[in-house]
Amino acid sequence: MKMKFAAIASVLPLFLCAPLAAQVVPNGLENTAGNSNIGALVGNQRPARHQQVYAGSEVTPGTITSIYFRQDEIFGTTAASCTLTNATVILSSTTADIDALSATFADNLGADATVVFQGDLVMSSTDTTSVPRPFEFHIPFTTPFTFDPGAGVNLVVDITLPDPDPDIPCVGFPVIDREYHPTDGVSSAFCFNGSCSPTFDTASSTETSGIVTLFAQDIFSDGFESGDTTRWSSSVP
Ligand SMILES: [Ca+2]
Ligand SMILES: [Ca+2]
Repeated sequence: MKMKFAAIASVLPLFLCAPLAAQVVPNGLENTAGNSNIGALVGNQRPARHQQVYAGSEVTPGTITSIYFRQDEIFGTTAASCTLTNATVILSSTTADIDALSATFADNLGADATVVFQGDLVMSSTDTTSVPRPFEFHIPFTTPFTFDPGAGVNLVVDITLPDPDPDIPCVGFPVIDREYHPTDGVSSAFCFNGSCSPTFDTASSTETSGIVTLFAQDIFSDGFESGDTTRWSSSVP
């Protein structure tokens, strides 16, 4: 990736690049807390699998290098740190519509499904007072994912936590900020605790709620996306 940046910069010396841009989905919740929360996933209800779909229209095309969640502004009252062992995080494009995820997880993944992280995931948060809380729960990718949606294509983030809790007990009690809105750009499908099948292939619940998520992306501030010298995107912030 760095080599691509260097190559493009040498060809276009007048264009400055911003190797990191950030975008919050659902859009508009950058500085506003979501109206809901979820105590599972990072907390104490593993094993779990959680898929969330994000409207392609709300995710700027580009290369996503990590994602962040934040503590809930009401229930996230303790500094927290959890080690989620043997986690697998997949990103994929999907033709599934918002609020129409299949309960069969595999049906929601596209041909470009990519394992972006695999291993022990440490999720930590220290701020217990800001509203909304800062995006501190960090999922760094070992393999970036390039999202370049066409019409009707959305993005899925798929997190599988196969080990029961507490494999390593959490410090504190993390609660993640989430938004419940029937017409926004996110929804989710998940199983928690005893509701996951042994193969983690079927959701026990699908609902319109979704975790408020920050996507960190490699994007050029002039509109050129990482690794793409042909596209000019006027929507890049
Ligand atoms: Ca909230
Ligand atoms: Ca929704």
